Amino acid sequence: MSYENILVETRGRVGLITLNRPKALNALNDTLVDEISAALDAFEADDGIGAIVVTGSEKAFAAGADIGAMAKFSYMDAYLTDYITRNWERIKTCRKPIIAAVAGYALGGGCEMAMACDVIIAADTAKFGQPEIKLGILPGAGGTQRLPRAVSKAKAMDMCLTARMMDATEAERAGLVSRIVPADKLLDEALAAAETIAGFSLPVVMMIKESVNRAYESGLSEGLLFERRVFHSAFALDDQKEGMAAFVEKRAPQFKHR
Ligand code: CO8
Repeated sequence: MSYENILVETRGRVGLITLNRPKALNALNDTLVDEISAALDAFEADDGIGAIVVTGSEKAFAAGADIGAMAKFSYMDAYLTDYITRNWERIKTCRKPIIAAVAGYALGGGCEMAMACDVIIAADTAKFGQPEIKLGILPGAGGTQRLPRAVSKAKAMDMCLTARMMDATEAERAGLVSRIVPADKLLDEALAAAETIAGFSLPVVMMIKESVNRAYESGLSEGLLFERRVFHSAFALDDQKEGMAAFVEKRAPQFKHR
């Protein structure tokens, strides 16, 4: 399949999606988000892929939704088109883990897209922000919901209400970002992390993603019960037998379901 606004490739067992609207700092439009959704469908169906990396350019992961396209929207335009968000949940529903590799600006919808992924690895140049308030709007693709869960209410309020940007160091300290790497190593580090994940048992990887996400959606007791039941079900897997046998026999495991 050919894409207009993204580049899609495979590196080993990792699917790589690169946002590719460089002239607009990867501003998100419907085509781009629909294409990400289609690429995720293809990677999810591909047995050769165990994890996915989404990245942008050196200057911008994505500078938000396309402001020019939205500038003249009426309420009905926004409501009926569900602009950029009609396929947004596909990032969340993808069962294989997605790493956002972020360099430069991740603003508005760009920050929201990074947060919809499972892991954020940031270049030391990364800048995160929800500057929608400066445009007379508010975050509309998860910023007011995922940011407080990631960085606390106080910091999320600060970010959304003042429109200031957070650099990579502050983002890591606050818990938004899982690691910071030098900008020239960003893609290598993200691909290496994804390749590590893709080397493990795929059903276990999926169970972990599902269980951690359950922590967002449920209370503690329900989440713990969900985890316990999924944990028990892991003992039905050949890969559990192999993983534990390999440990006992002091050798590397050869997982069957990858
Ligand atoms: N949309 C469209 N074009 C953009 C965007 C954008 N979000 N961001 C940058 N561009 C374009 C610029 O217009 C410019 O184009 P041109 O060269 O044709 O003039 C080009 O990219 C380069 O940008 P700058 O010249 O501005 O580059 P600078 O290095 O001077 O500044 C910034 C970089 C600080 C990132 C600046 O471009 C900026 O502030 N961009 C806007 C950031 C922003 O406000 N983002 C939030 C957008 S709203 C949003 O994301 C809502 C999400 C809700 C989704 C739900 C929808 C229903």
